[in-house]
Amino acid sequence: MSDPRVLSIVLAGGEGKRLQPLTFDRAKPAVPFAGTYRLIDFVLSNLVNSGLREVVVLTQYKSHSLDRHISETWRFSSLLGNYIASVPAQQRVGKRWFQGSADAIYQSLNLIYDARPDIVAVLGADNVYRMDFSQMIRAHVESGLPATVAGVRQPVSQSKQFGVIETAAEDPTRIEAFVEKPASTPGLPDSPGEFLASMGNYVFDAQALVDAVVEDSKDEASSHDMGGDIIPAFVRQGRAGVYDFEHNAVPGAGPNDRGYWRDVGTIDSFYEAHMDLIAPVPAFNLYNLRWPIYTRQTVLPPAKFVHDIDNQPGRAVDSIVANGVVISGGYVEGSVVSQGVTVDSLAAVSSSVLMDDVRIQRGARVHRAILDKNVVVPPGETVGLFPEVDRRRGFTVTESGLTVVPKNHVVNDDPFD
Ligand code: ADQ
Repeated sequence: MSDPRVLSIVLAGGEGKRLQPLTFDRAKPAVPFAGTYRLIDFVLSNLVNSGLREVVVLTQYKSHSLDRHISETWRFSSLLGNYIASVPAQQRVGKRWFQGSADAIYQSLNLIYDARPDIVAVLGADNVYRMDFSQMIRAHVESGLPATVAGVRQPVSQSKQFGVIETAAEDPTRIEAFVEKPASTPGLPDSPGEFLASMGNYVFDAQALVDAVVEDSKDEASSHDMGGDIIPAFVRQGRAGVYDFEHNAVPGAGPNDRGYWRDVGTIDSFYEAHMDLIAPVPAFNLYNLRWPIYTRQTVLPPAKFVHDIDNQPGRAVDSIVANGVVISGGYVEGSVVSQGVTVDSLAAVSSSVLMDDVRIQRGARVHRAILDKNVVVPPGETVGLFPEVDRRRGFTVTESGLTVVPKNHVVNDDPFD
């Protein structure tokens, strides 16, 4: 068979409730990541690098900043039929928005009819990883099955965040059972502490996907969800295979970051994925330019580190520092510092994620915190050092003790002191 014609559908309409307050006014795929990226840049870079350039992005929830990012960043010539189009909820079928992710595809069937693909790849928009999707598509075609789910090993303690894949004993490439987000799951025979999780990336024969979402749309008991309804239906019919991410290899991946995949659906996992970037030998290597992660950067001057007027040095170690940052007489350690941030004299920032244009003023201290865009920490204030104080101020503090300060907030004194 000549190369199949592939349409890629990126599901980008998720609300991202567990990432609040970062998703109060932006969709999860638009959440900033690693100083200069948005989460959606990872799947779109993977698509472009895999040679898949007919792409629609289905948006819904608070999609303004996502739409703007896609239209400003992900434009390429439509010559040779290349496009990345952002498609908002259509309300085509009755006056309702998308329900689950399968309904989003059902309401967008016209896009599939128009593109006339042989294969449809359906991809999540909020994971951090490198993957060559063309290798998965090849494995899908060779399997002869109409649906293929990408799988990656995860710790059994995480089963309630993922679809759990069980493969057939006699044929480990076929899925025998699929349970969406169970409270617990047994481990794999060769690794009892791990199970095979769905990555939320699927490849379908186009007609089989169309038939499945049409069938699902008639089922009033369905939640119209890809992981909760469509994949289990293919599995019940014995028509779903698994593609093990372990077999995927992208150019330039080193032994330390091969097979890296992070779901960043919660504040803690979002934070951990940032910490993976800053180790001297990072678990995920942003510097692999043989499989670049693309984004759009504002024009800003390079980062600058200077002594202040009292001759205090401005320093950052074990950190990522983006353009436009000025660290003047302050100290940053183990942190991700995004575009346009300023850190003033005698201020100290450790183990934190600072998003665009955050201002850390004289003598302020920040530890184990995520500060969203434009947050100001005034002189002498602290964030993240005293979780109880942060809770009283109304900030989100996770079970592991991370503080999150929402966009545009000026951190004030403990109101109850
Ligand atoms: P979740 O990520 O929890 O689990 P979901 O919230 O449906 O599932 O999000 C999947 C993708 O679809 C995200 O990119 C999200 O933005 C998008 N999405 C959700 N609802 C949408 C809608 N109505 N319209 C458009 N896009 C929508 C899924 C699978 C699990 C798997 C994990 C891996 O269901 O089986 O293990 O992904 O991260």
